[in-house]
Amino acid sequence: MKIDKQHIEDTNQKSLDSHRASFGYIANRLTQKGIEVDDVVQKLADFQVAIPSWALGAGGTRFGRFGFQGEPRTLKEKIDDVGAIHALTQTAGAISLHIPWDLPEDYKAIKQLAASHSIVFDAVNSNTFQDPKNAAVSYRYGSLSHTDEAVRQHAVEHNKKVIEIGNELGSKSLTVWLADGASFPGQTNFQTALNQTQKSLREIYITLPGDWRLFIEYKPYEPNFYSTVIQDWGTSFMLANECGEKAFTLVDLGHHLPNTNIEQIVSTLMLKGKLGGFHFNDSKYGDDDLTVGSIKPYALFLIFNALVYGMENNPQNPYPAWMIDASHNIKDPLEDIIQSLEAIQEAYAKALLVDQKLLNDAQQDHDVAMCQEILQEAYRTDVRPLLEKSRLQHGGALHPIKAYRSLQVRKRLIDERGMDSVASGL
Ligand code: LRH
Ligand code: MN
Repeated sequence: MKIDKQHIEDTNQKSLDSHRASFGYIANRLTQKGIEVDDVVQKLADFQVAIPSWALGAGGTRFGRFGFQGEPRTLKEKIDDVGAIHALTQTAGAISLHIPWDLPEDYKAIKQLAASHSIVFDAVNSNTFQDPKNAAVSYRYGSLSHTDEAVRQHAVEHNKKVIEIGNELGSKSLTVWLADGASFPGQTNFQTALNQTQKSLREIYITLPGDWRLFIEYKPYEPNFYSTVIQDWGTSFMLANECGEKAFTLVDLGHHLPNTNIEQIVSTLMLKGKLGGFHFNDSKYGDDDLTVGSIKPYALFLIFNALVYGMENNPQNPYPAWMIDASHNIKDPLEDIIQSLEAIQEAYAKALLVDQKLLNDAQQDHDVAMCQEILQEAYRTDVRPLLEKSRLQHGGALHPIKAYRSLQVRKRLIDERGMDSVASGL
């Protein structure tokens, strides 16, 4: 299903006047403050987020899964759904595949389809946390860290295969997240597990094509509930340094213990040139994979403030990879992702409004109250007209959720795919 640009334009008609009024107002205010509004709008347009192929259907928890009608059953239908999101938001120009959940059959057809939606392939994700069908080995007790050489080798070979698949599609990075760990004290030897993991990652790293990057994703717990081998940013950072200059740390916002200062982690990684990218989501307790900005929007703003500072002052850190990693239990997956994209763009736009010079002066003067005033002046600015402008300039919808509903996208997907189609993935 393809959303026609003309249909989007038609849905924008009734909101154009109010958009022009609110954009005129904010553009005028920002220009008076010496802010280059066109520059901010262009940066928003250039900010493309990769959509996880595994989050286009209903996720579910161990307590059950409530399916959504019209879910994508194939990689082709998943790319079509990302195409629909991108048509409306103009900020979802990439898809991140998970192997083997999204093993391409016809590479040529898949690449042509993605190109027809102006979508590229971002990081590919390996999966050594589930046992492949009729596999000779099991990952029950780990993969790259496993005590058994045969299991480690099997996992290394899988990652090499995923790189080949990604390379065929034009992807330029591999994300490795390991469930490896223990659920009980004494179950594993921490040092042996870490050494094995380091050795295995190195074996994968040396097979990376020249212009590829390796993203090492950390997580404190789940599915293991006592220890995880790659449990925190420090462990990922250490492993990335040991691998080499093409290895980086991937920050999944949900992979932090409560009240962790994530913006400080982001700052530190950028200073050290080791921030590879993000899995954006939000959470109240654990790895809840909720809609971005739905629980802690100010924390997201502070993370983007650190990112904007880093992108201006840390040339040693390459341009990070922006990806969403979410799981949907009660919302329409496509609406959920559209809301996440809006929250990401909003946090980025607000961070671009922070007067970094003024902030630096206030920090030097230890004018603590003024530091907060400068940050919150930006945070309290309604930047939505800037997001609308960026979308409008590229043929997107002024109000993507309203357009998604008035164009009856979900109904059309159900008509096409039926009520009981189920997506592969989480
Ligand atoms: C682990 C994770 C990882 C993916 C998986 C789908 O919690 O965040 O990024 O492989 O979710
Ligand atoms: Mn993740």
